[in-house]
Amino acid sequence: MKHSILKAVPVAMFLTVATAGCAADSNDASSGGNAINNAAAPQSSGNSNIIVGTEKEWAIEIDHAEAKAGYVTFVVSNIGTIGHEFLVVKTDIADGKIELAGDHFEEPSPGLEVVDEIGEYAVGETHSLTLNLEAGNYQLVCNLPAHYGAGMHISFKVA
Ligand SMILES: [Cu+2]
Repeated sequence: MKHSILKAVPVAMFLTVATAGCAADSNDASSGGNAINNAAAPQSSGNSNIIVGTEKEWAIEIDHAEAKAGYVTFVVSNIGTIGHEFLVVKTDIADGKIELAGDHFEEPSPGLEVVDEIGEYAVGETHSLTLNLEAGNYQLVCNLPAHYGAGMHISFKVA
């Protein structure tokens, strides 16, 4: 739950050029008045290193779950009704099985590395995070209190 202000910047400019994919519900009326969400739905080839996702209670969805080793850009929108964060966690632990210490997992924890994160951001916002990722197994998660346990995790693979 550390903050990564420099990397977690709004991405209105970015979205205008990214050929990024679109979760089916990213234009949900509940996503608020953020200008980004009023843009035309971006398109994805499905195999790029631009991963487009959404966060809400209590799920993280992404348009594709694999990327090639190297620079990977995550573009995530909060389409829920409360704040969420977005952590890129390198781990071989099965999706959803990270051991919790109370209502969240410790950072760091044995068997995982939090590569980086977008700190908690508001409903209706879209943020991006570009990381140089090595091959391996990852989970994309929200580790705010009780959010991981409630289902905010999804597996991701870099080959
Ligand atoms: Cu969350």
